[in-house]
Amino acid sequence: MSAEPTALITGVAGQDGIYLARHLLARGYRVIGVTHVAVPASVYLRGVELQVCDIRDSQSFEVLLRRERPDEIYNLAALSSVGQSWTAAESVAEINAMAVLRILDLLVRLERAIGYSPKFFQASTSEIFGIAEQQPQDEDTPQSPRSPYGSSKAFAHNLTANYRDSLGLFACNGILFNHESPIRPTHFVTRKITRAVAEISLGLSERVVLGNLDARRDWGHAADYVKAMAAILQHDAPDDFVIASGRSASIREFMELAFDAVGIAESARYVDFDPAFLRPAEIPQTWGNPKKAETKLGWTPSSTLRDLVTHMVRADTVRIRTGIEECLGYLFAETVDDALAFTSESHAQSCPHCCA
Ligand code: F7E
Repeated sequence: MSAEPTALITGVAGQDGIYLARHLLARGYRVIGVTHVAVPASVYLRGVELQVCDIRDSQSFEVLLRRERPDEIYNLAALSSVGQSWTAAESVAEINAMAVLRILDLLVRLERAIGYSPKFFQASTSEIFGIAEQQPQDEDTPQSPRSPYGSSKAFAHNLTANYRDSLGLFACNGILFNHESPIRPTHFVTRKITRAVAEISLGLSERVVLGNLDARRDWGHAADYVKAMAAILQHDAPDDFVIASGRSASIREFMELAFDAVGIAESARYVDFDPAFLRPAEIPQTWGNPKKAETKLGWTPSSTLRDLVTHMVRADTVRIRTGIEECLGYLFAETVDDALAFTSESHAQSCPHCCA
């Protein structure tokens, strides 16, 4: 029997699952990664023990927990697009809300039946706040979600806190503000922009078509945010924490930084507006206050917004130049300096990751 801690991550094939798995593997964890369907082999999931299980199926999830007995469970599985949640509201409620209820119930049952009580992390979100009067938002900001996604996450958030406070589970919410990376899917605005900017700079595209450029988001780097997730479960008492950068910027500012990263000054010339990308109910601004995480967890984000944008644009440029979509080298960078040293030239010549 090995003494290494075991973590189970649901939604492991998503952006956060990949970053968290790599973080925990580097810290000596055994990592079990759960996906709802079998996923193709991926360099990003090297070292992860993959299991197929739909978290809506609590019987299968129970079999998995009884067999593997993870010390920590990170629930990252979700339908995560706010925009798309309007056309898939029932699935969103089933996966993001009801499945969490079933997992929490299962944890109570297992604790009572066999004394097994893993720590539980729930990926909560700034979307639970909706249009908040309080700026910036913290752990006590009233919830007022504005989408099926936000509503489902608010349900899961409150239930996680209730099962902790009333039934004694070590269950925690990380209230995650927007966090991005080079492996963010392109239906999110940040990666849509960085991919398009890379294509425009290489002469492969002429324009990027976007919706509301005035919305403001508190953006951080996913590599930083998964470290906060792990730190939350290492804290001596279960609790909820806002994980945010502490600054808010508009989509337009993000876009200008992205064009700036490839030396294009007049970004407006390359941008078209399409109302199809507007939301039925927009949240004009999110802005988080990470003071509690800083004070109690010692967590601070390492990337500035410019670092993040530059990293994403560079990775997309390298992808297009090399034709290699998936490479560990795109993820980061343990440090910002590493991220910024990552260039298309070094990748094309001698990538220590995918070319090894
Ligand atoms: O939109 C505006 C759009 O889809 C950001 C998820 O991880 O973070 C994410 O949710 C903003 C919105 O992310 C386009 O109207 C303009 O104001 O990148 P997004 P999100 O909705 O903020 C939270 C914290 C989560 O929890 C979610 O899971 O950008 N916007 N033009 C656009 N958005 C998209 N997608 N596409 C556009 O063309």
